[in-house]
Amino acid sequence: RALEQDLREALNGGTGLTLAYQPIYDTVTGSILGAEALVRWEHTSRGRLSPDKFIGLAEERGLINQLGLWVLRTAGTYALTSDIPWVAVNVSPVQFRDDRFAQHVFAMLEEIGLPPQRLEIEITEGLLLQNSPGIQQTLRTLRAGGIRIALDDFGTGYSSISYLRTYGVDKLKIDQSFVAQLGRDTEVDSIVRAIIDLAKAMNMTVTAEGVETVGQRGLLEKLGCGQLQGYLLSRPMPAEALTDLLRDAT
Ligand code: G
Ligand code: G
Ligand code: NA
Repeated sequence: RALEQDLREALNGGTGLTLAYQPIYDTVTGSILGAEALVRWEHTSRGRLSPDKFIGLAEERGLINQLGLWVLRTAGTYALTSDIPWVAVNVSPVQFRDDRFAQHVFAMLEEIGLPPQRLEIEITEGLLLQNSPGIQQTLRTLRAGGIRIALDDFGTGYSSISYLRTYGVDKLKIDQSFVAQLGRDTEVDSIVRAIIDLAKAMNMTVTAEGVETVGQRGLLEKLGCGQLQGYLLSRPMPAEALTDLLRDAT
């Protein structure tokens, strides 16, 4: 059976797809600030599939808009029923090709009753590189409506400071590959410091991704990185587990 057909059925029947949530922490206080939603697919015969196995397929076969809206709605609904301050959702560049993307997102938020301030949208550097007026307009509309934009995997693409100024983003997420080398390569330490200082200069917040060691956490705190995400603090978990974790924390 073709994976595409199975994905169509999963989307139409609403079965098999789930979201895992990975908390994002305040570096200084250690409290949970929000959580990133990560899609999972429990395939009936192939087992649990990671997004790498089916996001590309969904993009190619015209299924990403439907999948993406399902992710946004599911994460938004989760935010409403839990104490999480905000949820972050990954959005594919392909979803931005639809001029009505922002309109769909705001309609969904309105329908479920979630304030836009409780949603963050994670985009990739590749999206900014397309340098398209339509995408610029969509990002402007989303931000004007109160949704925050985070730039994922920062440092691995080609975005320049001028792109950051043109588009305006609220947050930089430092790519895991830099975090992994922290404290082991002085050049990487300097790059991470520069990213954090750049973010401050442009009024953006910074999240370090893939934090796995106490040493990395200590350096990131010293460099003034405001938010941390990674296995050291917490792995991605089912919605119910995060709800319990938030309840225990208060
Ligand atoms: O969850 P995992 O660590 O396996 O994620 C692998 C990649 O899939 C990450 O780069 C992540 O950004 C991406 N990803 C996870 N969930 C979604 C989603 O809902 N939509 C899109 N477009 N990408 C996602
Ligand atoms: O590209 P993006 O940042 O969306 O990727 C998130 C991916 O990183 C998910 O697949 C998630 O499971 C994974 N991830 C989250 N924290 C860690 C970590 O501390 N170490 C590693 N190796 N992967 C992580
Ligand atoms: Na992400």
